[in-house]
Amino acid sequence: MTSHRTYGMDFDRNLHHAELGLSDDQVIEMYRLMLTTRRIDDRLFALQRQGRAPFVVGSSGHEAIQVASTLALDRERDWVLPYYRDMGVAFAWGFTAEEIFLGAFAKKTDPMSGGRQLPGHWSSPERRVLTQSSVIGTQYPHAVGIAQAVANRGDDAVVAVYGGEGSTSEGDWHEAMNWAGIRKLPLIFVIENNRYAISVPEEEQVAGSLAARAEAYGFPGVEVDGNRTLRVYKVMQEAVRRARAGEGPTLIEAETYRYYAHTSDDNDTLYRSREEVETWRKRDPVARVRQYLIENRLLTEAEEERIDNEVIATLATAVEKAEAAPNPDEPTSRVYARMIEPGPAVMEPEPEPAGEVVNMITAINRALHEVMEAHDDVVVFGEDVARRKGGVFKATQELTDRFGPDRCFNTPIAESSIIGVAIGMSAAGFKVVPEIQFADYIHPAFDQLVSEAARISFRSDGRWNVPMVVRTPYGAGIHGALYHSQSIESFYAHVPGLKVVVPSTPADVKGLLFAAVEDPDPVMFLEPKKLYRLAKGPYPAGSHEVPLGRAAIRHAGTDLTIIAYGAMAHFAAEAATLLEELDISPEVIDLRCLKPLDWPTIEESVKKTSRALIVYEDNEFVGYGAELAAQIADKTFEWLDAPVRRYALPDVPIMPYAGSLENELYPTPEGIVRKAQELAKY
Ligand SMILES: Cc1ncc(C[n+]2csc(CCOP(=O)(O)OP(=O)(O)O)c2C)c(N)n1
Ligand SMILES: [Mg+2]
Repeated sequence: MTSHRTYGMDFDRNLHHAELGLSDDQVIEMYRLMLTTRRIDDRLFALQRQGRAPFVVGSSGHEAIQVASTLALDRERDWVLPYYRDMGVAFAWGFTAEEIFLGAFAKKTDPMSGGRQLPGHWSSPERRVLTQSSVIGTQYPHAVGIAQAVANRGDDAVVAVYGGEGSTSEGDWHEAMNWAGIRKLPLIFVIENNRYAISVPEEEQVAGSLAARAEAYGFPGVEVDGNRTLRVYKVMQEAVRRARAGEGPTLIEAETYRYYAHTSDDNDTLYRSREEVETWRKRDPVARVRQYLIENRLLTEAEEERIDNEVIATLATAVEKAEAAPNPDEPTSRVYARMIEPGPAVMEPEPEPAGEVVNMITAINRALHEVMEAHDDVVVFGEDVARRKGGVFKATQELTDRFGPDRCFNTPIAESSIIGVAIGMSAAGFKVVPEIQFADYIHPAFDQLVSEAARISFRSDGRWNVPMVVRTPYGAGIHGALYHSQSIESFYAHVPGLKVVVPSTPADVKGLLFAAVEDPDPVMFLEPKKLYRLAKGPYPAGSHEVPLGRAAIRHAGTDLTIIAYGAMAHFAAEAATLLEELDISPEVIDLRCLKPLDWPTIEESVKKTSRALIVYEDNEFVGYGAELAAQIADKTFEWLDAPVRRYALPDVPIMPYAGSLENELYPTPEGIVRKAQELAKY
């Protein structure tokens, strides 16, 4: 296959299906699938106009690409990630008309999302179709992750990911192309170039040629007339062959046109002429295949009528059954694959575990070694994590040497795809522990974490889950300045579907890492880097697990409750000793897990002490402590003898570089003592 070859609009005039290894029956089946896809689309728009289906995304015009590319894959072993316009992919891949209508009517038994997502957001674990979101482009790194899973297993499956030409402007597309090229993955990018992204024409969207871009990423790109069914099949067949033979990815850019507006909410007369639409309708792929079959004497009038009647009957039954199905009724379920209800309350400090005394970073490295030893399916990747370097803090040192380059490898500096690829690989059965080098650099991955990882269980009605653990060093106190000091916990603790843990002792590092890896949901594992070398403690040998959602009491007391986590928990424990000398008896709670929150432990403690001080190294305003303060004020108001106080940072970017500036802002044990004294006196 040569890179970036342009095929003319009529290129396959003389192409015969037998040359492609297709039997007569197969090409007739192609026609049946394309025709049914078209009829379902027409029916959906009619239902929408009648007020029976709220929203429709049309596929009409795209059938050749969708059906032909799908038929070139193997439904028994390959994976597809169709985008919202890909009804033809879904139908040819085995979704039934009834299932499609269940989605359109947002029914409880809608197998895609149980009525939680817009129609056309395909999903099926049994059929290896990863749940899709509405966010343009996020599917590409997922496909890379699945292809990586396939490669790691040594399977010969192929992954096909679909999107519109507009989606190729997203960074995720470029990151995925780069990643797929570097790792030579069995992945096919199918771009359905219908010349518009809603109203934006291709000229305002794409510089140069899309297909040509593949070459720069190290693999072939092919442009094909997307209204020529056999031509698409041929190009896809070659891409599948390459992928299956280990020759790496292919990009297919298929030119086509959508006949209806962008969705049922769009008015396309505002940006394209009726003449233009009519010109393209003359190249209708369904009509062309019908013509082809007639010319090749494969479709008699009687046979055509039989197929037509069969389609009409199938759709009538499907609509009737789907419309009569029950409506969904559980809006709060399946947010998590494993819902954790914290409790009962922790009432006293845990006995210190036995073990060699090490610092936090050593504990992290050891725990990663142990967790990878214990679980064959744990994979670590990130920037600089491989081999002897083992990350900028050495957390992953020697993992590559011990477990091999498939289980610990370097990635491009592309945080969105680090998380996106982790999602795909986790969905395909691995437990991925990606590292984000500094929490300050996680922001490009916000979308993948919040819109994708966090929502996958909920949006697929519990059919998919992504058991990944995102490790990242966070927090200040190391003179790392503005971009090596941020606290990010409140962004993620806000998000349903994520779990957030913050270890502050070497023992908890091990206990929480094992619990996080064994949990079926995405877990943010935030490492207070101030403690990497500062916090020392016993590292327990053998099995040691700290359940998610259970706080620890670091110091028992009766006068006030100090609630903290991470480096601040460490400081609060230090402050507690100083406070005892001042005849104040504080109880220090180290939350360890911010989501789910161990509320029962906080409640019992505050009811005992009647005073609460919350310490965190983030900005006070809308920080994690703000939520704690609200919960305490709300639920223990009657027990309180003083206002709930917080000790955190003013509204300044964290952290200025100069030691004199950072020292003034960063909370200290002495500062905690002062705040606690004030509160105890109140
Ligand atoms: C990240 C993101 N930005 C914007 C949107 C809104 N949006 C939905 S579809 C679309 C156009 C996509 O065009 P294209 O990728 O060409 O696919 P087509 O709809 O033409 O098949 C836009 C801008 C979105 N869903 N996600
Ligand atoms: Mg488009």
